[in-house]
Amino acid sequence: MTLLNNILPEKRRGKLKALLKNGKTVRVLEAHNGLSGIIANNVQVKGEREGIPIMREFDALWESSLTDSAAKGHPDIEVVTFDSRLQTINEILAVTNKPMIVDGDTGGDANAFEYSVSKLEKAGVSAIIIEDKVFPKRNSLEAGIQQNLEDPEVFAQKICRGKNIQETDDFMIIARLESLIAGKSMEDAVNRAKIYLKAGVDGIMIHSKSKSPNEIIDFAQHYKEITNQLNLKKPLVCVPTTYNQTTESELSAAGFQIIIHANHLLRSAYKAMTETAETILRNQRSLEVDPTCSTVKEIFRTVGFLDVKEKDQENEQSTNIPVIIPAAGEDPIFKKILNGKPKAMLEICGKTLLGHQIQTLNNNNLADITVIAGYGRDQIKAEGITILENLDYRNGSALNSLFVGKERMNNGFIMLYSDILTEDIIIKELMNRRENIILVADNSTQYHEPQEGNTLDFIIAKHQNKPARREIRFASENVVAKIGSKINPVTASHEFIGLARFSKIGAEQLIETYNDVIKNYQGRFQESEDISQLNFTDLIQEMIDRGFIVHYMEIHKGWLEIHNAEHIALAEKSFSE
Ligand code: SPV
Ligand code: MG
Repeated sequence: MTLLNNILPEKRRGKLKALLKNGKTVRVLEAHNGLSGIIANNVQVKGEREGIPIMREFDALWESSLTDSAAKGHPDIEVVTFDSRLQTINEILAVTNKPMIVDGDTGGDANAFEYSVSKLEKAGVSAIIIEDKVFPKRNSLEAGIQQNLEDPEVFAQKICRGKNIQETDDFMIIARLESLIAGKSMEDAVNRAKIYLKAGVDGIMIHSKSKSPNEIIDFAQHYKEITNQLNLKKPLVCVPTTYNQTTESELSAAGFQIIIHANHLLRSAYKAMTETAETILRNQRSLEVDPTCSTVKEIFRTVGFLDVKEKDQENEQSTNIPVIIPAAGEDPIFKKILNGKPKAMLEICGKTLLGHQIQTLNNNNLADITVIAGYGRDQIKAEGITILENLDYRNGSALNSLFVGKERMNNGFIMLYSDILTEDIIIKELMNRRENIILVADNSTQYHEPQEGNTLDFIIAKHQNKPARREIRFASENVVAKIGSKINPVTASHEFIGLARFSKIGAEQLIETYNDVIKNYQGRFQESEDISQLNFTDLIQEMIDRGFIVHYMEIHKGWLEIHNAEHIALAEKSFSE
């Protein structure tokens, strides 16, 4: 089921009347189940007339007794009950948003008809067409069938009863004349039309199984005269199944305002299905039917499965992304204050640095948090996190610690340095990004200068912005050209803040590059003196050099790196504010 055509009954019901009021010739196509309903509702053809683009589509749906019955394997003799028809009607209504005209057969007796009107109107149907035959009717198209017409006064009474039951002005009851089908005269049809119009019907359908349109065009002429005499403006309906050489414009010119293509989706499906079944039997495999079958994907798209997939993926991407915080190293600056504890346990405003980070992540529905511990491992105390240990934390960099959490990276992850605090909004925006590798980068590099013992990771953007008075900058253009701490700050455009997001693909690329570098290289590598000291930024630079695209998400402040007492004071000031 697709939710794309979602509409409330009260919004849909009046659409048919509105189209007619606008003088539109209403083009209607048959539907017999949800899928054919989606096709009839959504199909469009586009073209051009005298250089002007045109688009054509159906205006309304016909819920046919012939095709609803046939779809259930039954003949069209009112043997499929109203409740069963209503189920099909609701199935189609659930996935479409265009007005629906229901084929009401004879409508049953006047009591049954009242119930049908009430139920259809509630469901959001715009019109019911009932035919002036005696229950149980026989389909009109087959020759040699006895067609019993109802007494016109009895039928008119049924129309009155229905009109009195409907609650809104939106719903229409249309009378279908079967005189020509039953071999009666034009005069009989005209006479019946007059009676039904006087009874308050909202429109007339003239049916014919002639191969020529002459008799219905003749009727249309009479209809004009009757409605003029009665001073009424009520639509005339036709079903050009047998006289199908006649075009919609010709029928419209003759005075028809509703044209119903009454059974074509079912008939074409039947033919294609039969051919497919025979072809598989002949070939004893299904390869040969591929050209005449739609792809499975096309069906998935039509019924909304691809939308579900996309929503699932979005959901997956925005929730439950693992966060890895490498926090193994010993901090030389806060050594005294920390007294054997790791830096993550540094207290700021009564809460640890890690506690603040967890809070920000949780505020963004990120609850799968892994901390890579090393120095002071036993002192790490925080609720609801996973702790992994980097036993070799003394030798190596934060990157080695990050890769202790390799198993957690597979479906994408966020990396957060253990000594940065960010505003919630930064994480929120990061979650909305769809690039495979995205580094959060501050453009206020002018405010930060490298300090004693504190190296900054600089970025040079690939597309340097030349500030112009008017410009559009697309986030997709925010690509990193260079990253590293040895970049001259003057040439840097941004500072990497220690927060990055990798999609599943991005994580695969990161792991692949890391594995290759560790396996195949020795000694100096990128900015590091030795491969054992490989930094996160070295690995990213290596990925860029190998042709992977690394994006940055530009921010302007909104974060803090805790590197010295001054930073703690700043953080405390921010929190107290
Ligand atoms: C239908 O589609 O069920 C109709 C039209 O009533 S016809 O089959 O031509 O009678
Ligand atoms: Mg019918």
